[in-house]
Amino acid sequence: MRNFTTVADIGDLKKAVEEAMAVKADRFAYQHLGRNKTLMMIFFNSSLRTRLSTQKAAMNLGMNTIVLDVNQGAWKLETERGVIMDGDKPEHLLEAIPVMGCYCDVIGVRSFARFESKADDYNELILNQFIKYSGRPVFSMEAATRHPLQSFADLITIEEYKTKERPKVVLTWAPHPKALPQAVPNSFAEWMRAADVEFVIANPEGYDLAPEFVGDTKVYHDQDEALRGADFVYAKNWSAYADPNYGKVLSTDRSWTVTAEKMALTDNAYFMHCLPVRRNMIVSDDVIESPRSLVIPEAANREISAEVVLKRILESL
Ligand code: AN0
Ligand code: CP
Repeated sequence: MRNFTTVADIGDLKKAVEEAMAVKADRFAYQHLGRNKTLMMIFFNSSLRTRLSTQKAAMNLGMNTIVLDVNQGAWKLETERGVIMDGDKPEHLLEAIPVMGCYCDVIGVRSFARFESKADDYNELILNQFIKYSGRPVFSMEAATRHPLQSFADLITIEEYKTKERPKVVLTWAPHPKALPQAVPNSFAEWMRAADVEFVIANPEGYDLAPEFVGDTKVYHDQDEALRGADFVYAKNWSAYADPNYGKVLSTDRSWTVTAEKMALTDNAYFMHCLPVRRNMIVSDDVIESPRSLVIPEAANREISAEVVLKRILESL
């Protein structure tokens, strides 16, 4: 595997989960792969889990890591070609990317949707420039439209906790005060559709995700109806996708908050969220603190998903 940006890059999901379990059972078994190899992690946006878990995964594999927060100490980067650079940005991404590539063997990039242009976001303008110009394998640490390391960790977690052959997994929108990207729900949908689960989505009117991510998944605009019989409830906020409201907050309706009453509609479901989460907006304190909450095991599996991805990239060098 050279680049990792979507579910398609990982191939057979059953094999990927088996490999994840093997890595989890002996996470230092592949140290030879990363010897004298350097991972560079580039952050255009904040992170707690991705930064720490990916760095830990690289260390497990014997790699060296360099982390750059583009917005803290680096030159401000122009991203658009053809502009006369007489403003506040002293460097262009088109020089910065190949320079970064000189100092490492593998590059991870976090670059969220900017909501300035839907076309730029959905064409993954920044991530694709890294793939094109860095000369290195590139993996997504959450780009404009997907967060595959998160979805892979979510799948591993579901496989670990499921008690039915084909569990019902509900992705539900929940309220949040600020506009958030669609990357996490898009990606989760993409992975769940490729996995062997019964997958449905619940969101208010106006919040349907992009058709290429929804596919033929059943979408409910009534959250209670979607939650009935659920084995896993995956909550996430996202901003509107459809024009003319792309990137906008249309509702902060707290009747969509995942509470104990909502969880009572399910088949004693587990609660999942990628974190960071705003309590009592997305989920009530009692649900996230309950024994059915998987938010910490999910975060722990980020180390595993990152290690499988890095291992496969290193094997292909
Ligand atoms: C980001 C998002 O919703 O995409 C990152 C989640 C992993 N969340 C926030 O910005 C709060
Ligand atoms: N879930 C996740 O990616 O968290 P961070 O934004 O803290 O990396």
